[in-house]
Amino acid sequence: MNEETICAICTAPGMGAIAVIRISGPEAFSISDKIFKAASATKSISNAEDHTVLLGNIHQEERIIDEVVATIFRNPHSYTGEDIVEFSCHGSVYIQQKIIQILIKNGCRMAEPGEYSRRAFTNRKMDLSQAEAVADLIASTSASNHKLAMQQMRGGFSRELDKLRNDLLHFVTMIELELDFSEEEVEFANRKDLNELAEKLEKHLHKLTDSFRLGNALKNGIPVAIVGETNAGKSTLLNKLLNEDRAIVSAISGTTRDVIEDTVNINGLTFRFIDTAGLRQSTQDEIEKLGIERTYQKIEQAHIVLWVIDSTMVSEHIEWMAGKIIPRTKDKSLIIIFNKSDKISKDEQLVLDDLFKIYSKNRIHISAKKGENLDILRGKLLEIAGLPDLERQDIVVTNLRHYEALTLAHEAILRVQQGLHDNHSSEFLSQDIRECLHHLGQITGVITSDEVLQNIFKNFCIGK
Ligand SMILES: Nc1nc2c(ncn2[C@@H]2O[C@H](COP(=O)(O)OP(=O)(O)OP(=O)(O)O)[C@@H](O)[C@H]2O)c(=O)[nH]1
Ligand SMILES: [Mg+2]
Repeated sequence: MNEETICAICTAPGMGAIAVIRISGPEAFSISDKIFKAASATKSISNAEDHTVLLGNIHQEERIIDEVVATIFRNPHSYTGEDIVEFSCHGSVYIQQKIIQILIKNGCRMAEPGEYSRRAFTNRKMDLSQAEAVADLIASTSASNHKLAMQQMRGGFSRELDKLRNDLLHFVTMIELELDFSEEEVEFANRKDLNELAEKLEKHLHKLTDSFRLGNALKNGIPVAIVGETNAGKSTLLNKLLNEDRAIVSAISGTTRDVIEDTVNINGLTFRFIDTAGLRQSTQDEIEKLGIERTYQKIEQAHIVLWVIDSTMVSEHIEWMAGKIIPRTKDKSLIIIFNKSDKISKDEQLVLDDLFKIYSKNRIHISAKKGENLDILRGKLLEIAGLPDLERQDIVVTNLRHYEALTLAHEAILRVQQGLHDNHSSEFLSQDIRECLHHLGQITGVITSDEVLQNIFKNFCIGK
């Protein structure tokens, strides 16, 4: 248990109808009673029942600062596992700061970012991955990352890791039993069973690390690169999708030099659209050349590539362009966008469609400038990005720290498999399994260092 009692404003900074000030720690009740007088003279916070509220005044000596509602949580039934009082006061900035001042005068300390959650972790109210999910939940901006954070906070991921750890512990116990009898060269653990177990664990870990590609995309926006020839209308399309004049548009070829990106929410999924420098064969301009290099990098990083083509300017050039784009999109989804459809006839559209069907089955005619058929494009993006993986309640890893630990755990289990294959001694095998356990333990916080904890919680909001 912590000795210090901490306080912080939990609601967003600035003025609001109501603000909440949270006090947590061993002195939470006694300090609160010094500054709070219940409306009913016989009542006090220290004597109040758990999970009840009291109406009263916060005062500084004789002066009343505000009329507030105090909510009382007795340990261990609180967010931090300690005694907590939450004052809901009027949301004036002056009142909020005054109450904090009085609390500090009476023995509280200002909470550090994430300190409540850190205490919740220390007091085993939640494990580390759940505490991290609280931060993700607060930061969630779309239905999909909200859903992932919620699932993680409720312990879905932790249960999955527990299962893995239990299997590993079973594995290592079997192996280590042999160590005790190393002189006698006995084999308690059937190698075939061990192989099966290792294979199962490897598959499981592989699936989890693999899910990070999706998880990361859902958290930061599914990367969609907008590429194509100069002047095709890429920046016009970006602006329309973002509903904002984000990129400069002009009739001059080579307007966009650098990468411009921003996110937008489409039906609960966040997409990160990346407008790039147009590709062209003959540029002498050094800056443009650098921009084009970046275009290639962005294609590599994207999950979906929009190849924008000026419908009025399709020439023999196309093959050169296809040679630049197609090989780079082998493991991604490619949508061909015939832009400026306002300038060509339906028949000409059909001809284009036929010409490009060898490159992709996804082809859409739009007019970025007039905003025509953008809904079809949005629908296509949703269809390709697809939420179904989430609906199946599969665990999706969204956190880079977890991904890194899982990758190391996965590497360790691959070594175990190799070791079993090469008939390594139990001692070597157990070392690798222990390492795997160690990395998994770091995710939920069974194994942590102070430095790791500090790094995690410093990015939290104050008051959480
Ligand atoms: N008629 C018509 N013109 C368009 C359409 N989309 C873009 N344009 C025009 O095409 C020109 C080039 O548009 P941009 O969006 O700057 O093209 P870009 O692909 O970003 O060009 P770079 O940045 O040079 O690679 C501008 O004059 C736009 O107004 C469209 O759908 N129809
Ligand atoms: Mg541009």
